[in-house]
Amino acid sequence: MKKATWAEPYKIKMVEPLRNITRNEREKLVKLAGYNTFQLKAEDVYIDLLTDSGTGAMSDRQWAGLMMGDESYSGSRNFYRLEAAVHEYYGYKYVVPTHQGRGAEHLISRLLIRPGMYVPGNMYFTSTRLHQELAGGIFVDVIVDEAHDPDSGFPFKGNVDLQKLENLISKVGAANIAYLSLATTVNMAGGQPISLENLKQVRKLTQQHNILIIHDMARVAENAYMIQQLEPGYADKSIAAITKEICSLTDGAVMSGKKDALVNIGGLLAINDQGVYEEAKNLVIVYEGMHTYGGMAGRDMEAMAIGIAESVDEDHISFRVHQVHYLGNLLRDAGIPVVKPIGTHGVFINAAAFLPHIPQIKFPAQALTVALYEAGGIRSVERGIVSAGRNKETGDHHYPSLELVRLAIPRRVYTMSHLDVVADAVVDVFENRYRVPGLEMVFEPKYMRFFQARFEQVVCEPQSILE
Ligand code: PLI
Repeated sequence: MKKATWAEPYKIKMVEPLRNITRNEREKLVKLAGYNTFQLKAEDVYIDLLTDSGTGAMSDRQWAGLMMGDESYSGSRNFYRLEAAVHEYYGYKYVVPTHQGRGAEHLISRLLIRPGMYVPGNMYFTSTRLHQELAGGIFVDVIVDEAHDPDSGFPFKGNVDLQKLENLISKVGAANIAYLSLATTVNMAGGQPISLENLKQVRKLTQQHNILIIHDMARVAENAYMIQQLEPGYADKSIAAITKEICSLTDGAVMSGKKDALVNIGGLLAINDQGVYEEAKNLVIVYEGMHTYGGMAGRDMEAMAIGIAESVDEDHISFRVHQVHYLGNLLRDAGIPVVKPIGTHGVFINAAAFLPHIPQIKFPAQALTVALYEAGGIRSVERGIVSAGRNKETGDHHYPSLELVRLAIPRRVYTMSHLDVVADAVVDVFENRYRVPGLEMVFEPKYMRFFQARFEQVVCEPQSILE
């Protein structure tokens, strides 16, 4: 498709200046940050592709909504607006707001998992698996094999492998499965969608065994868009209708409002079972706040209700995904090894192929995030061995098959020119890739280490040969 047919479906009303410092300054700053892009100051970053979470630009309507905040302690008008948006766009019966997605993950894990229970899922997500493990659960990956292959062009890499799920059910028994944790789209696989055909089969199988499906719906509208584009029979269905159909095949959801729903903070737990709802409604008071605000200000609930409606707008979502694919295609055409197909919320670079001289234990993806920052002031995130953490039983690292760097695109924030600059920086690093050193971890926090770990650089062959 020609670029001219899909320009931004909005115009810019306010701007935020960017600052670009010198490479020399960046080299010093990233060293001070322990070679961890999470530890950089945002003002020292030129183009920030660390995450698409909470980094989007709100619309004029959302900003107007902030002024309609009802900050009553209990029963805020904005809670009922948020609840109504969930009913209208997602169809779940009961809603409990939380401060962000992991607040909802915490609640559902405590409510549904008993120690020793299994939690199958279409690949892990960092905070999701951690909450499942903290509740005593054992996560089991049941995603299709294609998801673990960065070069497979399979369009629905988020699909559940029914055979893997069936094997788990017969091995441990359905009664020992807390629920199926099902993400739309799958972040750690590269932002990959699940098909409705697969979801319907998964629904059938789980219903036969009375297993609940808890939907991680942070990016459900992006998944719906890919179904509309690629799945036979859905080309004429609206994003809103497909989104609601996905939700109707699940029993409840955890949602970070910071992605699809276009807010800077917020989340929710949604559930159809009244008994689970009553418990969640009580538990939320302990960890988040009253069940009519759950850690959110009234104004934030209003902005999220509006953002949910905007997230299923056809022009919005089509541009969103086209923009991500624009960057992905630039990189692919320049010969950069990127995960195929290009995802919906970011472009994922295959760091193992990009930096073949750095073994996984020397953190190639982390090393690449450092090199991209040094070269162009581009902030990205490691999605490989550092993010995967350690095996709870053995204490050894998890060694994920995917060693990736994610260039996540915030919603409605950057223009295509910014993405051209990003592509140039990536190509620059690629041309000098053998000079990129590996890393050693010198400080490792206990939980979600990727946020706060510190590293030192170590020479990896053939860098030493070049010098
Ligand atoms: O960051 P939270 O707590 O609002 O949401 C947690 C969360 C849950 N599920 C999925 C699929 C996520 O992507 C997610 C958060 N993602 C972040 C922060 C990211 O950078 O991708």
